[in-house]
Amino acid sequence: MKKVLVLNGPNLNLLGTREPAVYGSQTLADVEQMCRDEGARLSLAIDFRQSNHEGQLIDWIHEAGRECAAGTMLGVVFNAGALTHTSIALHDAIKGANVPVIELHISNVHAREPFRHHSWLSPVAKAVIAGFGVHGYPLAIAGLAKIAAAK
Ligand code: CA2
Repeated sequence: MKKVLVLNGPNLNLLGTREPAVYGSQTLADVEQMCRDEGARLSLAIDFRQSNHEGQLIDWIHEAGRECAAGTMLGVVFNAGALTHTSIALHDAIKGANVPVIELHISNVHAREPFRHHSWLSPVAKAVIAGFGVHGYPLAIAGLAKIAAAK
């Protein structure tokens, strides 16, 4: 069974505990279950991870690059949180690992503060999903499966 890595960056462990008007009231554990359900529907194994540390996320992107090259992984669904707007290192990691990444945001970042409008990840992402709430996660997994099937 091929794998999809679902990566979550800084502060996403707080999902469902604060700011429900922006991010909804579901927790990261709820999101993980939604991803696993979508994976089961598409016969894909889901590897679901969260870290508050940029270097850890970079290491996981590199690992995903090796798995994609080996043919065991389709790609990565990546909500990098605020690192989206600041991290050239994550941009370089995605580019260097040559891994298909779907950039994901729960909120519509373009309807929020101007500092959320720029993404260092979008230029190296296969696709971007924003504003569907946590439903964006299963949509992104299905999108990766479609992209892989079209190859
Ligand atoms: O909309 C998204 O998914 C974001 O990636 C979430 C990031 C934010 O910095 C991006 O601009 C957009 C924030 C993640 C923090 O999530 C929290 C959830 C609940 C309570 C506090 C933080």
